[in-house]
Amino acid sequence: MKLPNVGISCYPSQGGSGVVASELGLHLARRGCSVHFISSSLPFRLRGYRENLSYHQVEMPQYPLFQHSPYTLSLATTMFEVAQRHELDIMHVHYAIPHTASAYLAQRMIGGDRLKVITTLHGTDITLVGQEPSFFPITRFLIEQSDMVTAVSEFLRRETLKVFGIERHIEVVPNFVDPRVFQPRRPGQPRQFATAEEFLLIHASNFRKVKNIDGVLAVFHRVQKIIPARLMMIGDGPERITAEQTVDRLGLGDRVRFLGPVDNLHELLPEADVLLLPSLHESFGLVALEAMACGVVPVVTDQGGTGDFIVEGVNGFLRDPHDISGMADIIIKFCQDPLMRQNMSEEARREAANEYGAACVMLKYLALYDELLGWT
Ligand code: GMT
Repeated sequence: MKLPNVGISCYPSQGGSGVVASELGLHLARRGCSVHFISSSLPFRLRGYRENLSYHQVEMPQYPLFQHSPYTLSLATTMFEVAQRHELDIMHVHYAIPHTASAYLAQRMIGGDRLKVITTLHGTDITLVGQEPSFFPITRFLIEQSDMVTAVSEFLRRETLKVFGIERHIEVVPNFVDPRVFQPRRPGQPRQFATAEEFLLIHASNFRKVKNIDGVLAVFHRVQKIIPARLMMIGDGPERITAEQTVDRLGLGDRVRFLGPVDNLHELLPEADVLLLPSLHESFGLVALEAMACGVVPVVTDQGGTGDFIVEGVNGFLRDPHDISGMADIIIKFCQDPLMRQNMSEEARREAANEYGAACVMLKYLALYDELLGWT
């Protein structure tokens, strides 16, 4: 079987698109593809040397005339050089702005149709950034120019076509999780962050406005008045300081812990009873899927693509992100009902492992690569 040489570009910081890109690259490399990551720093889930996988850091020259270093151009140049040297067949970029622009330039620099460009849309590249007036026309242009476009949910596919008024084909390839890495806690395994009598809620994100951090704290504030509970806040971002101040103001300091960014999420998630993600919208909500693979039931926004994999009352709960009392009530009810907890936890694990396992979704990407390269 012929395997493509693939370049991957993504944001290296903690965030769903970087996770998907990194895990995709790791799986492709394991299957024998030659994989080349091109980004400003090492994506956080790629640590250490792996066979078939290399990382190319984008150099950003400083020059007194530049107010800001032109990253898009430096990335395009690195993509071009890596593609030439390593005979890349595909440049697979995650998050349209600016990665697709750089890939488009690299493709033109190479000439002909030797290098194919795939753009995977993740969400805020369409729902927020792409709709900024200054980015709107270029985002539409780049989506139209990509040889192939994928979106992580049906919601995002529809939203992209609607917002940009375009008709091109967009393939839905969902987020995925490795069920061998994200596993439920073993029976009797002790927890670090809560006692056996307490319920543990986890929120993990990049603490941006869209994550509705106020909502997370408001829900927890209500929950802990009724049941013994703790909240673990994982990640970092612009809303963290305000969130810490809110925790102090509400007198929740001894119940809420801010861990900052972690690289062992798979060890922390299994400790939880509930994953709380009341985002204003979420094109997929990868962390909810990772929680489900650990048998942790998600209470998640109903805005966006979360309904693709969360079935209300079966493997999770979908709520309006502004419905604070609704989220608190369902968490309390769920925690107080051991049978419901057990059934839903098993359903969550089953759905994540059986329908969204990495191996299975990887085959979809490989099939798309073959289609794009005419290797089918
Ligand atoms: O969740 C974030 O804010 C990070 C962002 C990203 O681009 O890194 O996540 C987006 O992509 C993830 C992976 O495809 C999705 O699971 C998230 O739902 C999506 N975030 C939003 O739509 C807000």
